[in-house]
Amino acid sequence: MAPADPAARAVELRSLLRHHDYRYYVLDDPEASDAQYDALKRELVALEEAHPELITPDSPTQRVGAPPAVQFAAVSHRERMFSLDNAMAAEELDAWVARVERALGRPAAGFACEPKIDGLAVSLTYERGRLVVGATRGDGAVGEDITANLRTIGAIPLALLGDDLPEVMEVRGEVYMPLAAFEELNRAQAEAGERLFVNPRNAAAGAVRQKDPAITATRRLSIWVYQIGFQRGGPAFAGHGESLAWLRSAGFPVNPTSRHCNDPTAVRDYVQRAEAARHDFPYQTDGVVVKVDSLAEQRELGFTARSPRWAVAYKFPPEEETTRLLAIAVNVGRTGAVTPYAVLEPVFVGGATITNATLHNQDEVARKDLRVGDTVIIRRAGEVIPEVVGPVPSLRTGAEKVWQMPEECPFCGSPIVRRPGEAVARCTGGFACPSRLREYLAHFAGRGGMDIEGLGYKTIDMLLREGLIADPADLFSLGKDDLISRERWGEVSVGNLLAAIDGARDRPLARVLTALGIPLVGGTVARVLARRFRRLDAVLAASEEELSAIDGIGPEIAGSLRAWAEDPDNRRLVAKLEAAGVRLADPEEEGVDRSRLAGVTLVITGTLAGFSREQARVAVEDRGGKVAGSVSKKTTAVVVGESPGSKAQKAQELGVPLLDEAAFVRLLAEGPAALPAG
Ligand code: 9MJ
Repeated sequence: MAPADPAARAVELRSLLRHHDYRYYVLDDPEASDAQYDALKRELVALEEAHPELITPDSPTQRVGAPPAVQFAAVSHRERMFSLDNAMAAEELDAWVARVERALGRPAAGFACEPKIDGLAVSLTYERGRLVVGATRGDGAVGEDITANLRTIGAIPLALLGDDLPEVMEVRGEVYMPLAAFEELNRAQAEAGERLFVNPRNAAAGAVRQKDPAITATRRLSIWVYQIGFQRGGPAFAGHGESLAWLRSAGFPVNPTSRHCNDPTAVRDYVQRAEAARHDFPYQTDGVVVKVDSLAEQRELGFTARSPRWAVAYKFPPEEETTRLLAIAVNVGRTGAVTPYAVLEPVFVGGATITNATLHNQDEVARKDLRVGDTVIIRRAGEVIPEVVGPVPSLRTGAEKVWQMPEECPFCGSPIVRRPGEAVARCTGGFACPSRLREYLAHFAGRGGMDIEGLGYKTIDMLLREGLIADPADLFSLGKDDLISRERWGEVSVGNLLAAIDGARDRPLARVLTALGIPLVGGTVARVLARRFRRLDAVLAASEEELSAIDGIGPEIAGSLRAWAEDPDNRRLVAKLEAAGVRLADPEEEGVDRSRLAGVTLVITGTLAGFSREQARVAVEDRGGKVAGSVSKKTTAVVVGESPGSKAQKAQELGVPLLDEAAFVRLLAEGPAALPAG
């Protein structure tokens, strides 16, 4: 239903979304579910589509949308962005504390300690609470304008919270890629045969310097803010910790493990605890930044030519060990991709014992010249990503063996093939491969897909072990008797699982499309496809040209969809899902006559108040009509909204009737009888 006062509702929605962003990104304590948040966002998108005049640059809907940059403009920092001196060992940290004390002529009143984030330093300038410029550090004096990219990072507020907002404030922080996002990105890079990122820092730096903000938006970056640079107006601060508390209240993510330390003993204690806990963080830290807390003392201490005297970066010791590469084995993933991994003599590095490490793909093994039996260097770049840096060739005995991709899948015996031009080798066993099926099921039933609660790896393994399913569609024919006698499965758990599976029969089409695991078709692309086609059979029948013409679908995605749709295994799966009663389509509008607009071809120009372009197209197509991109003699009528383009004029020249929005609505309701006579 349209709100009585769209402008007021837009303001309200933005304020609600900002509040939920604050709960999520700053407090790490969300109040709304993802679905509730999405519903608010969708309502705002629809409202802004209907009333484009209400869009503001700081609206949460306006994060992506800037066209790709050709070159980044230069930005002069109002205050130099200094880098920090390093302390490579505990003694160097003590020496820094002593220098501070000597320079002040007394011990510092207190210190602020923060985890050192290994990301990319950025500067964010806010004018009267609105983000106006985001820039890289560059050489400290001049950086690059990456505003459009930084706006796509959800954790960076576009508008600040609170009343006493400064006229101008420049804040600094570290943009980083969470470890989970980094691993996912490299997995996708490996599968696509693209170059792998060496560490989360490089991945974040690459994402932030993308020419196309739409790519940055897909990279799941975040930020910790840790310093105020230039400030005019707003609150005055006596200490660094105080300024961080204010930044947090204004909506910036400030690292919650930052602490005030009264004296050097407390600093050493913080450093020790941070080092012990470094792998418990979901992002990469490479040390601790210690700052003199009092801003008056900071001014007294001042700067050297390179860096502030009031701060130091203590670096954790590197975490590398050597061990033996016992074997190279392979996994088969949900798309059939065969991924080699290192089987290692267990080695303790970075706080954990490592026995395996992914080698990503065949080319990576060759590029690193890894041979079975080699002594290899293992680096733990973060919590969960042990990496094989490379061999130590000087320790070779000559007995090491060059590895080759197996010709047959170790799980199902089917041939492994690598198509020309692809980096990935694949098992050709389809669902007959137990490894592939297991991974496919986990994805199919997972949160982004059919979201079948209780169907994790443990249950999947049981179903496979007992021979109860041979493909994902078999899930839907499981009965109580199949499960009830199994170990640890009683009335209640069986009832819950079967109810969850039954509930998955009418998931929205976007979820079904995601669940099918079509390469390159993730949640966003799936939503675009669902909105456009409404039915799975229509998606799978669309030609490459038709698909590539859709906003947000490039030729690669179109090609991947076509290839998937033509694979007989996939066709069988879709047919079987349909037979099992899975809906495979979004519900039709109530009471719509599917042939009401049969034979009618419309062209739409200008902005409609009650429909987005996509909604208008869907409304016409649901009724059996067509929407074309250009006017010809075959056009039935041209629908004219606000600020129409040249198509309205072309229609008049050709004698094609024009419809305003009210007439369009009548046409949808009544069919061609509502068209003007003639
Ligand atoms: C990082 N990288 O985490 C600073 N930093 O302060 C923290 N960097 C910094 N502070 C002044 N937490 C210059 C750089």
